[in-house]
This record gives sequence, C-alpha cells and structure tokens, in this order.
Amino acid sequence: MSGKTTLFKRKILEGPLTNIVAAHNGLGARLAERAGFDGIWASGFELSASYGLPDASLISMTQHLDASRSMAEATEIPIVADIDTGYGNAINVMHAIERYEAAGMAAIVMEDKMFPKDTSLLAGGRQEMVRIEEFQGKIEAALEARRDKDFMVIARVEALIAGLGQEEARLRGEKYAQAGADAILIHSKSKKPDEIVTFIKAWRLPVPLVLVPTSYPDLTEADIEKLGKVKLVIYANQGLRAAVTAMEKVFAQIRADRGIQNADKTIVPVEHIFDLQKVGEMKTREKRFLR
Ligand code: SPV
Ligand code: MG
Repeated sequence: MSGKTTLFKRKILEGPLTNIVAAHNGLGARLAERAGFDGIWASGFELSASYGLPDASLISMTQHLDASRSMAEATEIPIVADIDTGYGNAINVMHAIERYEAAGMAAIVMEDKMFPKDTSLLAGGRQEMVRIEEFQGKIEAALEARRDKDFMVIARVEALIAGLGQEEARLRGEKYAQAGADAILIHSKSKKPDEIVTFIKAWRLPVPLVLVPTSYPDLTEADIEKLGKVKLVIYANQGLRAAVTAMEKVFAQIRADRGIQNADKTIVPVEHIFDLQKVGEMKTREKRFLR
C-alpha cells in the first residue's frame, strides 16, 4: 500500500543509522521535516506533556492517534508511533495496529510494561513489567494485525529501566526478536552510556537495535555507528524541551517589560508561522478556485 513503509524498513535494515525526532503536532512535525530528520517520533511523553499531564497512560489511544495522524498529514517523512504498552492486552494491540496503520504510520514501538504505565525516565517511577510470554503474545498479535508486512513492529525492552539487569534485558530482547519483532528498542535511564554499550556488545541476533539517548546525551551518532547493530536513534523530547526553554524565557521577558517591545525582536515573525502553515499554498488555491 505505502511505499513509505517499504522505504523506511529498507533504510533501517540496510542503510546507515536512521535518525528521528519527537513531535506531537503537525507544526512540530513540519519543523522536524524541514530540519532534515529521517522521520518523526510520535512521542507519548511529548503529547502527554502538551496536555499538562504525566506520561502515565492518561491520554487515550484516540488522542495519540489523532495527533499522529495530523503529523502524517503535515509531512512526507515516516512516522514512528509510540503506542506505549499497546493500550491493554493483545486484543487492544490488534485494534491499535489496525488504526495506526490506517492512519499512515510507518512503524510502531510497543513497550513491555504493564498498563497503565509510568514514564521511563522518572526517578523512582513505577516500572512494572509484563511476563515475557504475555509480551510475545502482544508482538505476535501486532504482526497478525498489520496488513503491510513492511509496517514495522518494534518491541521495546524496559528491563534496564526497571533495574532488572543485563541478563533479563538480553533474554527479553531475544524472546521478542524470536516472536518476530522487526527491531528491538533497548531503553536506559543511566546517565552514562555504559549499560547500553554492554547490551549492544552482547547482542548476537541479526535483528537491529534502537536507542533513545535522552539520559546519556554524550553518545553521538558517530559513536553509535561505531558500535554497529543499532540502526535507529530516537531523539525523544528535544523539541518540547527547546520550546519550553524558549517560552519560559520570552514569557518572563514580557512580564518583566510589561510589554512585548523586547521579546518581539527575539522571536520569529508571524510570517514565519504563515510559511509553516503553508498559507502560500492556500492563497494559490484561492486564486484558482474562489470565484
Ligand atoms: C516518549 O517519548 O514518549 C518515550 C521515550 O517513550 S521516554 O520518554 O524516554 O519513555
Ligand atoms: Mg513514550
């Protein structure tokens, strides 16, 4: 159906390291595309934060699906949807896969935590894992539900996040790969890349790995390429954090100045936003069709 899924899968399996960046709406997705990223991470963390909510299964599947769809509609590049735990059991997963595939996603990532989940990077977060067999069933359900075999099902291992150690993480990664996952995302909240590097070195299966280096930002793409085996890197929240950095600064300036006289010079003009909204395209249409 979609050449996008095939091209994306081939790029991940055969190409050099693929990079994607998080967004949670059409505007952010368009900025990511214009910046030259290979794709977009439809982040549950970012979307939850945009509602002012914790990333703890509080937003619904349809809320996340709508946001993901709006990003797919606003861009040409592939979207990898973060479907958290799959919104329940294997039956919920099948429903989610059908909907996300129909919404034009190129891939999904599903994590092996219990529903409702808690966010991964929170110190002292509630990290409860599902049984390996249960998650294998969820992966198999996802594979069965997809119509396009190139729509990637990426399984996310949270064992390091839950403090269960390398053995458990490796076992889970292998079991999920055996269940048919197209790639394995290994997540870590360690401030140094050591535990991720240990995992990568011990990884023996031909299934590619995926990293989210939020908590170990010193590991660059060049470093990751040298390690091999990792085919996708996800920058999971830098856009949101950049927006918060900028908004806090500008809002403080406006309050301090009791006006926008200084802040205005530090922000993009409205014409820049018009351009991001593709107002020009609309105007061309107006000329042709408004009579
Ligand atoms: C997200 O961006 O929603 C993620 C990555 O799943 S993390 O926040 O590190 O769990
Ligand atoms: Mg998430």
